[in-house]
Amino acid sequence: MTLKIYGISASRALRPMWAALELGVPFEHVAATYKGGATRTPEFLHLNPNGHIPVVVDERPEGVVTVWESMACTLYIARVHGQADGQSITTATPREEAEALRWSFWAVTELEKDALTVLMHRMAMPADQRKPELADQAESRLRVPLAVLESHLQAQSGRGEAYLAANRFTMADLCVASVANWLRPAVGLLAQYPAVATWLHACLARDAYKQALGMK
Ligand SMILES: N[C@@H](CCC(=O)N[C@@H](CS)C(=O)NCC(=O)O)C(=O)O
Repeated sequence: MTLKIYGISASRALRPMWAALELGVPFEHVAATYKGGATRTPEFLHLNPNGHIPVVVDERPEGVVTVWESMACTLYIARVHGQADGQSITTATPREEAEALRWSFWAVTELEKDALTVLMHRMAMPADQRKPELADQAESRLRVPLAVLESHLQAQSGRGEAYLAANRFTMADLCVASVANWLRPAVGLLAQYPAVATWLHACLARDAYKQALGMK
């Protein structure tokens, strides 16, 4: 096996794991946790000097390729290990490629920070450590990017396409849904963006997503 993905599914490592499973690409899962300083050992810092998961290591005939940054890991797997055949998550046209690039950058710059605040302070942290006011403020800011996403999905629907880049689930959807899934506890907020809610539900119902979550 030549492809290794380091990281646990309850982290941003879910993203490249989900991509590899969508594509049916075999990979070795190295369940490296981010807890207890595990990503700050000399061995791990040699893989990713930032001290974060995920990391993808691809042993190729021409040499070893190491990728960090979860969106880069995900796009790398889809591009290098997928087929641009118009059937898979790999983008197959310049327009699809542009959508995947802009939406994946958008997800980490416009959505991720506030979505993580919502996840942590509505669900993930122990109840006595949550600060609901931080989640409220994050939800308020999230109205701006969610309106952008809603509008794009409605326009896509108008041209007969159910997903962000095409009328099929692509890496654009995977990258955005893997951040938007942190908004699951914000039920009231999502209900105000019906196209987003329907699209997110469809993305998170995919077998490969559930399989990635189950890998731990
Ligand atoms: N921008 C990075 C963030 C990676 C990141 O912060 N990963 C977390 C887990 S989701 C981590 O490794 N935290 C451990 C640490 O920073 O020590 C990416 O998208 O890959």
